[in-house]
Amino acid sequence: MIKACIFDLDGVIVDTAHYHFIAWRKLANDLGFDFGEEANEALKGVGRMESLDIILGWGGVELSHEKKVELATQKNEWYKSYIGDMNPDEILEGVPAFLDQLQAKGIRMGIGSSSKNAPAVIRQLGIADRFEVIVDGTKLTRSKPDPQVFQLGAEAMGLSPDEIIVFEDAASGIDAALAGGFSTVGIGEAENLPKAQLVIPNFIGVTFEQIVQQLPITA
Ligand code: B16
Ligand code: MG
Repeated sequence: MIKACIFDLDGVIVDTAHYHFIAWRKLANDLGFDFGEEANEALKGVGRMESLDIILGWGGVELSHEKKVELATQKNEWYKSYIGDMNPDEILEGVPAFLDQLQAKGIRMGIGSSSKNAPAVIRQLGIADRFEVIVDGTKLTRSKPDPQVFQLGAEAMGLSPDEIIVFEDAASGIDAALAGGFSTVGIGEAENLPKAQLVIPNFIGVTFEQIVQQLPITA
């Protein structure tokens, strides 16, 4: 029986995924190469330093650890400047109504994000009090697709993975949730999330019952 939902943040609750993309792309352009939205799919849900390593691989660029830390810090400064003006209007359409439904049904709610900026983003959106547990990138030693982020969330709630649905926009996040034994719902396009047990384009008009009915959950 499902007792809780854990939401990824970037790309599920708010479209910060786009801000990550334009900051990383600016960095690549400064290094003399480019990449597009399609390649960017591989960066979703992946931690900051791991993302940088993937991007440098695309450009065939090899750098010292010190230089990589400098570049990752620069990207984060750009990212923070993009998200600095965010407000509650940027919460993705359908999300507040879905959270209201869960609250009314007594389904518990948490956040499982790879982002070290997650607490700041959640505060800025004014939704910190909606989630009983927030696991962010500062608490992780292993990046998605490792299940650690969701396992820490489940532990904090005192629940087992088979009692929790994870909502994710990233293939790495779906892999993480499946590896941990959670039910998985992908947010976005099915072709980008082939392993998700169910994919929905967004939360507009979605009911919790519809989700549960379409997942292979034993009651
Ligand atoms: P930061 P999520 C992830 O957040 C993003 O999808 C990914 O693009 C980013 O590199 C990662 O957080 C780390 O973010 O640099 O802010 O610590 O999707 O897991 O909520
Ligand atoms: Mg995400």
